[in-house]
Amino acid sequence: MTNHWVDIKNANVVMVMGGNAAEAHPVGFRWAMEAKNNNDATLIVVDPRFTRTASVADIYAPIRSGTDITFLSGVLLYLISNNKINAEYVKHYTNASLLVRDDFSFDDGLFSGYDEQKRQYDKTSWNYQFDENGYAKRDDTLTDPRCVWNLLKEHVSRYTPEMVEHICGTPQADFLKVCEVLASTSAADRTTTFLYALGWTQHTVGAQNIRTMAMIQLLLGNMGMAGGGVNALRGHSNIQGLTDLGLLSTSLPGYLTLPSEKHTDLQTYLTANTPKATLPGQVNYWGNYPKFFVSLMKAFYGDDARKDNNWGFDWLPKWDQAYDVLKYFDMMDRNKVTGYICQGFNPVASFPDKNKIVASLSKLKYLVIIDPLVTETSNFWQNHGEMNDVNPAAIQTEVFRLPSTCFAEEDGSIANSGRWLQWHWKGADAPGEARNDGEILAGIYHQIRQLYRTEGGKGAEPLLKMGWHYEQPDHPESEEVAKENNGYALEDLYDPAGNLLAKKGQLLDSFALLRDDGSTASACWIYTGSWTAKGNQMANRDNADPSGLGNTLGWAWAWPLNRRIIYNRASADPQGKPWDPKRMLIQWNGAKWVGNDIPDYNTAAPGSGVGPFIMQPEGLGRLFAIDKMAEGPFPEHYEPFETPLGTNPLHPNVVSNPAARLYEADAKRMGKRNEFPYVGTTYRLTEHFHTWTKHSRLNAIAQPEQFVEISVALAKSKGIANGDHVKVSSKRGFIRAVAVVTQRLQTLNAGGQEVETVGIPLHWGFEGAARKGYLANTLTPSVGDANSQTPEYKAFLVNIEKA
Ligand SMILES: Nc1nc2c(c(=O)[nH]1)N[C@H]1C(S)=C(S)[C@@H](COP(=O)(O)OP(=O)(O)OC[C@H]3O[C@@H](n4cnc5c(=O)[nH]c(N)nc54)[C@H](O)[C@@H]3O)O[C@H]1N2
Ligand SMILES: Nc1nc2c(c(=O)[nH]1)N[C@H]1C(S)=C(S)[C@@H](COP(=O)(O)OP(=O)(O)OC[C@H]3O[C@@H](n4cnc5c(=O)[nH]c(N)nc54)[C@H](O)[C@@H]3O)O[C@H]1N2
Ligand SMILES: [Mo]
Repeated sequence: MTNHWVDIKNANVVMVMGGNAAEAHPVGFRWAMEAKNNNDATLIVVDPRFTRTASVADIYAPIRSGTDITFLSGVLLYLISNNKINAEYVKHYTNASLLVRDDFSFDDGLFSGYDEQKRQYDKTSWNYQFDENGYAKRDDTLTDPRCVWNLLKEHVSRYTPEMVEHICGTPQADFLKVCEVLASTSAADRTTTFLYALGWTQHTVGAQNIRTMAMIQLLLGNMGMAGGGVNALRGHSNIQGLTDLGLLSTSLPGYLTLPSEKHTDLQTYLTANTPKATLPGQVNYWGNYPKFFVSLMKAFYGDDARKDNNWGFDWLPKWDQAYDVLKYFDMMDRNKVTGYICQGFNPVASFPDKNKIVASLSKLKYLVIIDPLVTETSNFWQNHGEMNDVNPAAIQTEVFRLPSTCFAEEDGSIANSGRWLQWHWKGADAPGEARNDGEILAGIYHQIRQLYRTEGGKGAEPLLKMGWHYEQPDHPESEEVAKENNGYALEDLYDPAGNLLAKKGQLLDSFALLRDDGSTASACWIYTGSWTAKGNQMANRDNADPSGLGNTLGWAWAWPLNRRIIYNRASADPQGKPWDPKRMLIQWNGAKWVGNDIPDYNTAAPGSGVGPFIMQPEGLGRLFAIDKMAEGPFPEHYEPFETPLGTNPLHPNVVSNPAARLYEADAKRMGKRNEFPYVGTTYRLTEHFHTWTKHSRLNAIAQPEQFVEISVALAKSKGIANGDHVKVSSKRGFIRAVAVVTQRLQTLNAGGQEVETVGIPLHWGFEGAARKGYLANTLTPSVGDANSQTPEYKAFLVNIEKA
């Protein structure tokens, strides 16, 4: 979230689209109700299903799964054509006025630079025109035909209300009602907040769904505002911590990038990742990349990271491509993987195409499971009839089970969706032989190092050089790791005038102190300030809220630097006056920035021309995303890979995302609408958490068995009655379930045909206390978003028959 949970109460419009907050985030959803009940906010829900969130909404609009870019681009067109934008904000805070290269183009579903063979774009033309000083050219009058504003207008011109209805199946009247309410927040003193989760991400166009919404927020002037922002409601309680700490295959902590094999030396790597400002005088905060990186290397390798060995750069692994779960299981399927350490994952239940996952695990030599529970993955080799139809005698994979604790059985911090790091304390000791994850990893680490020392081998150095300064080497404490993340001064640090900033050994209180000369260490620069010389800031528990905005700066600690709303400089106009004085976050008092949040921006005075989006080299919000996205600098509608229409009404020649990656083996397992005519979509229920809570009797009683939801019309046409047993199948397999016939699902008219949706909750399996069940992921396809590779769990094709 750019904002945070409590801040939702400040919104005038709460738009829940691509998520079902009342059900999946029932505690946080109270802030949406608070906005509705105490701030007179309008609550809008756009979802293929009439959800529990929809049941308390002021406006509900149905949508065909996988078509949100069309809906949201329609909103962009509405705002532009009806002049419902915050014009001053758009002019000063976005890249609307910047000029785009002449060779950038869009035609018949493809942007310039497409390579059909590689299914990839050469993004060279997706960039600005630069002047002789290397700065982007701009036209503040917005008349140049090559400025972003005019290209955007042209691009979204096709997304008329008629087209929205045609592609999304959303009745025009519903769509226009939503537009009107959103448009009301183009006023400087009104805001919309968008709450989303997997209904947007789990598509082959997932990242572009979110981008389209972010563009709406820029046009409305809602970024950086209290009650505004782009707000991903995250999944597991600490999944924000996972991305913060860089646990993706091409990442390093603090959103740094792991070097790729193209980065053959430190300098090449740093040059590639340290942007130069593209407009004069910008903050361009990623310009500090070398300071964050060198401090990270000092945290990893300690005294062994030295200038003369490039801080240990050669010890880092170099990637050739991302090793996401789709890639990894494709490799396993092709016998390219020997062993798999599976820590806190249940791939048989949670990854797409369960039968492929089981077949892949069967090809391993060994599988290590680190988990507090027995899972479908740890027992993937057992035969459970139709639910897991395998021959145990034919599977040679050796399975090791290492029982772990769960979060409540250890101290530590959890980073919530709002970037708050909240320290928690252990509730009880773990039962039996369970050890915590740090202890288990430490054990493996010491054993492997010992083997390397005695036997030698390839790639030993990165492990042997690693720093390990824990009081009990077999049991690193959460407190020690947290301080390591925060970072220390390794020498006395002075400012240029010779004043002492931090003493050697001192915990740092800001990442502004990090250096690229080896005199500082920090394992995650955005966490610097979370545990300072004053103590553990994450344990702060003062909920005083003098402004009434809910920023509670004394409660826990938010990255970066305890700032609660990022980009909050954009909450004030170019002169430093808040757009909305009633919800002032920061303002210029003539000498400095002051206010109700930590200013995102304390160096530049108003009028200096420094843009508020300080992480961008142009300092501006991007309506045109120059070189980041895999499938284009503007969002475009592409059909799900398994499309119920069989075509793309906008460009039949390019139906689905041309840059999404699809492996050969998976392409053969994709279905067509003649055989599988209905849209399948998977989702959660409040009564269960993934496949964990089926181990708990009370949850199992609350939702005992697999059911699927269908519309009254589909039930009638298939002769299915409420409570009947049905078989739901896709190209990849089938499940059995109880049918729930409900008005909550409607027949949609899209692409000139009737589209039916089969709703499939995902919580059952063949382990646990609940009735034994089929795994919903037996049905889902192994194809993912072109940027994040998140699988297309929310839109695929199925058939349904009475069993
Ligand atoms: N009780 C409970 N809470 C949970 C979880 C749990 O298992 N149980 N899991 C947690 C996790 S890990 C996560 S990531 C979050 C997920 O939180 P959510 O994303 O809110 O949960 P889902 O139920 O997967 O899907 C949300 C909604 O997206 C809708 N949807 C599907 N396709 C589309 C589409 O194309 N467009 C639009 N606009 N909507 C669509 C679905 O109908 C569904 O209502 O929940 C977390 N909270
Ligand atoms: N069809 C479909 N599939 C989906 C989704 C969907 O919407 N539709 N949602 C996807 C999403 S958003 C997510 S996040 C994934 C989740 O996918 P997974 O992460 O694979 O699933 P979980 O069941 O949440 O967690 C895996 C295991 O972690 C264990 N665990 C809990 N605490 C600890 C701990 O402290 N240490 C260790 N070592 N283990 C622990 C649990 O017991 C559990 O067995 O599923 C994805 N799969
Ligand atoms: Mo998730």
